Amino acid sequence: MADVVRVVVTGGAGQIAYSLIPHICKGLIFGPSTMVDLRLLDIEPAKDALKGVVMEIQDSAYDLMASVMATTDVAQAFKDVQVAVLLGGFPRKQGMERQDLIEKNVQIMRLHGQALEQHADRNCKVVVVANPANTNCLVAMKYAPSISPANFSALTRLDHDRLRGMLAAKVTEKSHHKISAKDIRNCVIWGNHSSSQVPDATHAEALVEGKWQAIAPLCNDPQWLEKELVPAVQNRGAAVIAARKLSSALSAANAVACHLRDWVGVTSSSTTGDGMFVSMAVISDGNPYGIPEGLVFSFPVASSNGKCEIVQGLSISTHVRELLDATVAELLAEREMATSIIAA
Ligand code: NAX
Repeated sequence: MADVVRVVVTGGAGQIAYSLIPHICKGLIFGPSTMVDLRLLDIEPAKDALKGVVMEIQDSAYDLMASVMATTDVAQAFKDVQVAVLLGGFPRKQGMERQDLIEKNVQIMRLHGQALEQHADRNCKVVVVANPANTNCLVAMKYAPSISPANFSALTRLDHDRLRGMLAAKVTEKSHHKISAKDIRNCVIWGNHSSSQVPDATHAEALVEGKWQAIAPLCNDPQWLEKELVPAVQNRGAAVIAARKLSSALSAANAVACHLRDWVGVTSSSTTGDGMFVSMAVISDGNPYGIPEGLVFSFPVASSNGKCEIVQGLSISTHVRELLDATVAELLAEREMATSIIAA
């Protein structure tokens, strides 16, 4: 990374941004010697809230803060940015159909994709968080044709880390080895960031007594592994909302930070490197694992130094393969809706 990295965060007055800003400004993503030129973009009704966030950033006196700008002007926000975190979107309201949600967000992603095309650095890395994240990413990518599709991703790291956390808790409960999520690696989230996602622990390992070991014997609970774990991860977001009356923000911000750190950052991670992988939604190029071309799909990826590659050749169980069909079908339907909205 350059000495100063230019970063735009859309939805800058929202709750994930509020938890993400310290990660950005304390060197946890781009390293302890990279200054940050931060732009926070939001819409008119959030203008005052945005001002308050800027006051708090100023009051935090971050060592790495080169400058901060709060704006509702898309062109200003995206000017020469090297990293774009797209949190800004239209929330799903009660009674809203998926089609309506996609329609509202297609408009926003079109605007931000066009802004990337017109104003961003050509090598800008983009992570889309706003829901429906995979399809939003596809739309933003479409409107920024001169930025490589390889520079676009959607966030499934939160789901990935939810799976790691649950596995660590189970190993601790069943094997009498006290471990935490950092001791779990090689989980996979396949597909859409929605309840059709496919959490897959087949290749996961736990670090126990200094050795990476297969997860299943350590969990020692085949029923839980086969029947309960998948819905628990799929529904974790809803469980947080039920408990907090607000959606995940602390953990979502941490996931964005880890996603970016492992992809474009300079700090090391315990989850990438030699033979290890994490989950990221990226463009399906070349029919990997039989997934249709051109979907933004969550895969196991190895990422570092600004590059990210789909890890090929993992075995897929019959059960996981059946679940993959549903998430592929949902993404194809979302893509069709987005395409017809764009064409209208
Ligand atoms: P908030 O509602 O707190 O913040 C969203 C912000 O976006 C608001 O300040 C709003 O004014 C702003 N906004 C709306 N339209 C905009 C536009 N056209 N340009 C710029 N800003 C705009 O939501 P928050 O909790 O921060 O969540 C942000 C997004 O992340 C939501 O879409 C949410 O559904 C999604 N999530 C995705 C996750 C993932 O893993 N991919 C997990 C967490 C989260 O649920």
